[in-house]
Amino acid sequence: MPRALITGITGQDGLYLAELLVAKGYDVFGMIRGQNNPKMDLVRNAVPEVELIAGDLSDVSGLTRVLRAAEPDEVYNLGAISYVAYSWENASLTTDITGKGVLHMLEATRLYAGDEPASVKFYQASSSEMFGKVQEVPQSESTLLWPRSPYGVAKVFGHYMTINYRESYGMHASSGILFNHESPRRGPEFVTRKVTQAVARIKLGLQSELVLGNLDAKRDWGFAGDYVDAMWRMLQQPEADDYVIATGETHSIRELLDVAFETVGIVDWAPYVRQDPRFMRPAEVDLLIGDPSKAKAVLGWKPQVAFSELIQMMVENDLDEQSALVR
Ligand code: GDR
Repeated sequence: MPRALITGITGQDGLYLAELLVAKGYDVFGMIRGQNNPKMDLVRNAVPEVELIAGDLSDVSGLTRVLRAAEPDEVYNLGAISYVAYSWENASLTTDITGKGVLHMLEATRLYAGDEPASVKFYQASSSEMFGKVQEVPQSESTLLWPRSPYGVAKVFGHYMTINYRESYGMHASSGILFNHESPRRGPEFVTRKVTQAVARIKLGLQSELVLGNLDAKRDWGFAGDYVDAMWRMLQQPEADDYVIATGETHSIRELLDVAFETVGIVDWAPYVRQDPRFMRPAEVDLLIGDPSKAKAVLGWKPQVAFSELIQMMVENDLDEQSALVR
């Protein structure tokens, strides 16, 4: 049975990827940080087959031990501090984990793989945040990177370090430039889930107002379950490479509000939504739209869930969750 190690196992993507790999017959190991991590039970309940190993992206010697314990054929580095707004307040920590953590994981994997550097396949979770102030529309693998947040800068470091390990040591290291991807498992700090949760609570009479930042930003939103499949496909290729994973469609926060409120039968959302500068960012990424043609051509990958379907799925899930809480 092939063996896979996932960092960031407690996150949305970690859980979907673990489910996918278990279904494919992998032995899956998940790296988990800290003693008594409060999210440990979440992983155990969602994917009980996963074996959890303690480790931290800031500790390269610890990572070497994790690799020796998991003996992976494939390493998926999804671990990061991933909330963009938070990265201005904690730029140094974000740089250490989201940026330098990638170097640590690459180095530990290289040391573990020894004389056969390509024998352990490596996936780096890169991000459309790297495009920031976009230099081209739509964005592809060759678009110039211009990050606009400490998080984006850290991801650029991780992306180029992955390419560098591939070119310097012949590692099978691929970088997936994933555009925003959402699901009912998305954390409530991200805008889609913040909106769908609030819409469900407004519908149930539990909340009267939704306070947001910039309503004009545009994102290319896909379904996380589709995107983890692209990660796996990258590591099955004979050669490692970089791929944009996106839907090729963009929507504003206003359109997100339209779909979410319509799902519960509210056509005019203006009375419920207030803007507050507290949620505005020091530098905004105004528009993201990815060109996934390379992933389609080489990986045979395409997104399965459309934007409105995704948002409706999230609202329905939040209606169930919120009703269960008040029952
Ligand atoms: P993003 O996702 O920064 O694109 O990064 P997020 O959902 O946080 O923001 C998307 C856009 O919505 C605007 N916005 C708000 N955002 C939040 N979180 N809260 C608000 O109240 C709000 N109001 C407006 C933001 O300004 C922004 O323009 C996500 C993360 O998952 C990253 O880790 C990942 O790398 C990228 O997607 C791809």
